[in-house]
Amino acid sequence: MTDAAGGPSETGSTALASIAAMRELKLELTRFMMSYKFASDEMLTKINILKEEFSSIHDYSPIEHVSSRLKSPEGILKKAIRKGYPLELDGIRNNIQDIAGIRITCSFISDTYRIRDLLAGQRDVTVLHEKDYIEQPKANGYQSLHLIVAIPVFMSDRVQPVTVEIQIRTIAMDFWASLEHKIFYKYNGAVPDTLVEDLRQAADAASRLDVKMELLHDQVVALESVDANDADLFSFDGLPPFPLPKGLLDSFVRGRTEPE
Ligand code: 0O2
Repeated sequence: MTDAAGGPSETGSTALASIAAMRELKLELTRFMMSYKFASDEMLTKINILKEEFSSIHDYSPIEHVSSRLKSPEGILKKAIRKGYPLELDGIRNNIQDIAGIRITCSFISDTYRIRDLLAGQRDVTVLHEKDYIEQPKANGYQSLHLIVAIPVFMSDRVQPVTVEIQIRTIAMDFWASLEHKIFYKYNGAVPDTLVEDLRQAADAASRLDVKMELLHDQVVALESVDANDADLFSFDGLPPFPLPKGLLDSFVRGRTEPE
């Protein structure tokens, strides 16, 4: 589209401007989504470090399973419309805090709080909000510990604090929540009363199971610590990749205790 002099016509200029605006928006959206992916990756690295450290040094890891998801742009938009948030990126960033979500499954209730403390205690992690549905389950029986954290994401031209929702729960709570989620969607939210009641009873049973399993675990740990007194203190079974011969450990101990 050119004018008589061969330059872009008025309609052509408008079209070019709108293509440029679309490109700019696409770039902004990509940056926006990327920031959440990076924040999620950073948190996952922290969680995996804890998981590996626990598995290597202690007898078991409090983290059984970790999963993550990013809300799709469509899901973000739907939520913003549903909640009446302003439909621009800053408004969405400030209001929707679960665009990046991580779910951590633990064996025992005490582990959920332990993981919360270990993550919240890290210098670059700021806990913005916490909902303790373990202490105060929802009316339907849902239990989980929810944290909204902010973590700085270092990009080429800026450092951006980005929020991540972290759900921490036991295996039993997770089992219940996935089934309840399926039922809720199957009935499109209108779950029959009998099923609602069955779910509440199942949540109680899951909760009792969690308490019982933790008590059993505590007893096993107590027995193990008695056995450990008789064990070879120099066997580090959790660190297979490099050898730690007893002679080497002896030298370390001598180096620590002998006066210089
Ligand atoms: P998705 O796809 O799992 O993320 P919000 O709606 O997030 O602004 P709300 O409702 O106060 O505010 O958040 P809350 O209570 O912290 O719950 C957020 C998430 O927890 C939900 O995300 C679910 O994942 C989970 N959740 C909360 N309540 C229930 C429940 O009763 N049953 C099950 N199965 N999960 C629950 P989304 O956004 O629903 O979806």
